[in-house]
Amino acid sequence: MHLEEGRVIKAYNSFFYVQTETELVSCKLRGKFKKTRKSQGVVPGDKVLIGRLPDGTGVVEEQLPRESLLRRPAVANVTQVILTFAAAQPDLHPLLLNRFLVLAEWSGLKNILICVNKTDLYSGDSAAFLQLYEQAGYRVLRVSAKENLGIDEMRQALAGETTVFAGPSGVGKSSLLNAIDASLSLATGQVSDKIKRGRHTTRVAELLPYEQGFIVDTPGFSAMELGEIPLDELAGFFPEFRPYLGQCRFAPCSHTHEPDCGIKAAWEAGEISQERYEAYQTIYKEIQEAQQLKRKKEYK
Ligand SMILES: Nc1nc2c(ncn2[C@@H]2O[C@H](COP(=O)(O)OP(=O)(O)OP(=O)(O)O)[C@@H](O)[C@H]2O)c(=O)[nH]1
Ligand SMILES: [Mg+2]
Ligand SMILES: [Zn+2]
Repeated sequence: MHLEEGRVIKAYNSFFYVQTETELVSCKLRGKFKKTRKSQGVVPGDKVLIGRLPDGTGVVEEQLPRESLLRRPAVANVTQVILTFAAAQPDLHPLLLNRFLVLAEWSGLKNILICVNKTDLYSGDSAAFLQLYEQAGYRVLRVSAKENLGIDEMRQALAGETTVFAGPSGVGKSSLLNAIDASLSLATGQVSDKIKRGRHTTRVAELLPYEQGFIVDTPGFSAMELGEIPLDELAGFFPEFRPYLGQCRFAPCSHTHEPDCGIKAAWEAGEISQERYEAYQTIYKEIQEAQQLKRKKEYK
């Protein structure tokens, strides 16, 4: 059978929409690609080979090798992620930002950026807080989709890349994409007044063509599974910790309680911020607990 190459643009109700060179084909999957505990299955961004049925729909026959995989939200062949938060409504939650950063670092993406949207709402000074992340080596974009602030700078960061916008519901990911390209007309939803949370307006991840690349709108999420992250690699997912790895007396060192720890010394010397040092300790414990729980379950 003749196979055509294409890219999965979105997956919805067990249909996979595959963009080939010439058209968008709605496809079903061969059973061998179904999602299992071991494999993510076929996800948006995957490059695939499809065969055609007489009615014009397709069947995904082969999954081509991935260059990268962002695990949450699951999108393949991504070159960068913009972790999107709001200055207010919903409030910026630093631990959540740190968890997102770890998850993105673990995925090994080339570029990880932080975006703070809704700067029109926040009259206080979030500069000091965001500076911590700039000192850690991240680029921070301060924008407002509503007032069209910082959108040009954002556009420049997108050309030629496959960029995922990830972050909690209601922070304005879809609104930002609309500000970047008005022709997208993505649905947006009000943040609830009572609980100050988004309403999960975007339901599935979707690749949208943009300037020789793609921008990817994704559903908001705030809970994530960090239990798969190897504990001994965690410190390396904090870029500003990297110069001090290997300076600890003990190997391996968890950098939580051991004496003569290079990371602790860097924190005491003010080279690593209090907030990031604490975030490391907290996330370390979270992963440890998740892994202990998993082991207990497996013993039963
Ligand atoms: N004040 C203000 N409101 C904004 C801004 N950007 C988005 N909003 C509002 O925030 C709400 C949520 O926006 P969405 O774009 O739907 O948020 P989302 O991140 O896509 O949410 P999910 O799809 O649920 O993950 C909407 O009511 C937007 O109008 C902004 O820059 N300033
Ligand atoms: Mg959305
Ligand atoms: Zn150490």
